[in-house]
Amino acid sequence: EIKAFIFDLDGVITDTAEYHYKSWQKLADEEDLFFNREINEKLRGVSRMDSLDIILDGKELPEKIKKEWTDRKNAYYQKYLEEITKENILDDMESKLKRLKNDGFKIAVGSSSRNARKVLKQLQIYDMFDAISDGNSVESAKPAPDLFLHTAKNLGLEPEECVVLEDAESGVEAALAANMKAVGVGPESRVGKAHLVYGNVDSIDFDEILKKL
Ligand code: G16
Ligand code: MG
Repeated sequence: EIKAFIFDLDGVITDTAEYHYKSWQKLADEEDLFFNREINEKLRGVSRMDSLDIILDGKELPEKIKKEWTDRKNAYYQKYLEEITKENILDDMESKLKRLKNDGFKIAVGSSSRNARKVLKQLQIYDMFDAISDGNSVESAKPAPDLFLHTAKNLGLEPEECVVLEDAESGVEAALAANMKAVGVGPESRVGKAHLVYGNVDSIDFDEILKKL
């Protein structure tokens, strides 16, 4: 029986991908790294340090420099976050969240981002959630199941009682590894491993999810 919905943040509740892109691009320009939108696509749902490793594409660097570069990228990103308002909530996600709560379901956030709480506060929906797990909550990032298991534990629920909504391949894999039901948002090529797939956030149908999963 489904008792909770765990929402990924970037790509499901809001679109911070563009800010991540601009921030990585600025760092890449400064450090003469090869970067473009195609590479940025690979960073969807991937933790900050893992993202740098993808950009470096096998190139080795001292940890100290990698830390300095990811800190700098994050400082750029946090500047952009100040611009975020309620307007940045995707489609009618807020009313969908409210409906789920009214229907007695628990709702939670499971995001790879260490900035997730800040983003939720800017969106003015921070207080709606029964649990929030973010990039600071666990050691092993998605596709490891740890983040979503952490969320279920905080909700006091079994993994089988939770549905995860994810826009990233790594996130769908994490949900499946956690033994949860996975709903993918995006193209089949990216989230096709999920139990149910919607092309975009707007077309997510919770009645159908409850019926089919
Ligand atoms: C988000 C983004 C990723 C980003 C990650 C870490 O994941 O999709 O591109 O690299 O968070 O973000 P930060 O640098 O703020 O810790 P999610 O899980 O919310 O889709
Ligand atoms: Mg995401």
